[in-house]
Amino acid sequence: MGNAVEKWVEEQARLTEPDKIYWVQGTEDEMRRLIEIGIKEEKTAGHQTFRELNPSAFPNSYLHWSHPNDVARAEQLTFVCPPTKEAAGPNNNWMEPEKAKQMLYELFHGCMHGRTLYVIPYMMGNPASPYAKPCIQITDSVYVAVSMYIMTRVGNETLKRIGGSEKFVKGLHSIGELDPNKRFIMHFPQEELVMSIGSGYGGNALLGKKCFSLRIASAQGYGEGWLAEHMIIMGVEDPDGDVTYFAGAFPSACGKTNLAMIDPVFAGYKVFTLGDDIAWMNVSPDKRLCAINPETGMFGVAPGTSDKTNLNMMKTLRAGKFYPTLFTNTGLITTSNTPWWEGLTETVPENMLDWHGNPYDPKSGKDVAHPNSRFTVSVSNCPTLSKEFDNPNGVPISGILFGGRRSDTVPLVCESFDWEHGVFKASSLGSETTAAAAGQAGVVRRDPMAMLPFCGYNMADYFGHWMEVGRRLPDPPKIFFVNWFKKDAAGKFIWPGFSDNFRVIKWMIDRIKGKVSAKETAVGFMPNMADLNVSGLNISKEIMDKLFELNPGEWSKEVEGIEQFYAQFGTRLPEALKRHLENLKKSL
Ligand code: OXD
Ligand code: MN
Repeated sequence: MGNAVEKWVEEQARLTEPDKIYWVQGTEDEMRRLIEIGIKEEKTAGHQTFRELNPSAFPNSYLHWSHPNDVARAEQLTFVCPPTKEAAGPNNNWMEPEKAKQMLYELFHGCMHGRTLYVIPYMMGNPASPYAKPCIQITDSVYVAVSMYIMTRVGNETLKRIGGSEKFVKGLHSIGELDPNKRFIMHFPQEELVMSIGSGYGGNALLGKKCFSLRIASAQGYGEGWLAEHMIIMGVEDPDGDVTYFAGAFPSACGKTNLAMIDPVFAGYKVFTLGDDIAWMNVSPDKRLCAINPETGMFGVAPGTSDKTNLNMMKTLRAGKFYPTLFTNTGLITTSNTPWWEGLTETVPENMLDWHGNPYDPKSGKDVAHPNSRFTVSVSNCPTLSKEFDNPNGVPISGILFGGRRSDTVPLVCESFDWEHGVFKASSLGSETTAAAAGQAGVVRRDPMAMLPFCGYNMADYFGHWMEVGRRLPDPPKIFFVNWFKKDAAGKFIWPGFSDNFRVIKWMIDRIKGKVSAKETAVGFMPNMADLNVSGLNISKEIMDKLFELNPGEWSKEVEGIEQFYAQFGTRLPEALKRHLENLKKSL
């Protein structure tokens, strides 16, 4: 009988009955071999594991076309299964854990016939960090194996770290039959176990990402006193030479990746990227909130990314150094053998295949790339990567941003009165849905801390935990709320967004450094217009007013929405949040 890892792998192999078992080492040669296997895999229904792209334009890059029914996170098929429904809370699908496992055992039984079972030992976080966690993922997909290699620290270091211990995070994944009726992503926080079948899509299948680093890790953090968040991490150096670190939460497909590597429009400022999706934040021994990004790659939304909107990302994608870069469900320009997606260039090129692999007819009005088409790329290719990226202790956060996609109601920027008020505002954050999750896009849903699909326990307890963490910080970060997405009556965005968002970041730095005062309003502090530098922008006084308008009709609807959302938590909702809601109602 071997150690706990070997034993667990043997059990899973007995269940899934693969033809072969392969232990991934994480070497460059091995990745080449796995990519070769993916290139040779049979193409079915437009599905293609890997196709090499033009190396002179996109070196070491591969196109992946998924099964057309497998293109986004499947929230209705995602379950969090602690022993009781109350522990999962009203925000999660729940099933009694033993019942869930019985169902899964039947689906997993024999699911790897004719396939190879890949065992992937990986670390979330730098192994030298006290905050890092060792994990093992099993998968029968080479696309997933190569993606894990880009997104996490894969290799034997993890096995050494686990040693004789039984403590490691377990993820069992199979693409199964890619049948949406037999697709489940199920989490067992008590056992630090994820079982996922029927999908190869990143958010459902790269179990180190949403499944472990958010859902399971948030539950671990609740028990251990830290926060696992859906956040970017970035540092901004100002002309004084000081670096201010921010963490920022936005729902999926609201521009986190662009913000994490924003071009700082003003001379004398520099932006350093640490993460674009996940932050683990601990209270350090000197009582600061310190953040690490447990990942090593970026799995970003392709449409809308271009030299104009995010030049740093385009440089990252063209770097193709040591790690491969993957493009998933983009179109392909056949004459140049390069990927294309909506927004990459102003003119739509000729001679394209769409993301189904069919010749693209420009008159069809259809998408070339799927709206949730993605790239998977190593942070090591990113020209703005912070030299603190690997710092085992993380970076001290001075400002936290929360944002959503709102056509109205929410002003461009606003600062909470204090930590608790910030938790109240973040707990009631709303955002219009996007293509990152299956379902209707464009409807407002409450998405507290941008964690609605990712919180691995009862959200009422999660809000209480946020307040508790704040009480342990003598000088907590300032909390800001932004909305880059306000629209006019004709449905046009009224704020230019992208790099001009840096103007708002600069105001935040000035607030953090105590350089500027602010106006107190019913919803928080807002900038004195003289302090928000909009020079060079062609933006009228009326538009500025609209960006900061607090419309009573819109806000009474907002309060109603918050009340409705809070109602589902019953008496479990922290009293402080009810008090803040009452205060908001009065002051409006
Ligand atoms: C993601 C998401 O892929 O949030 O990061 O959906
Ligand atoms: Mn995300």
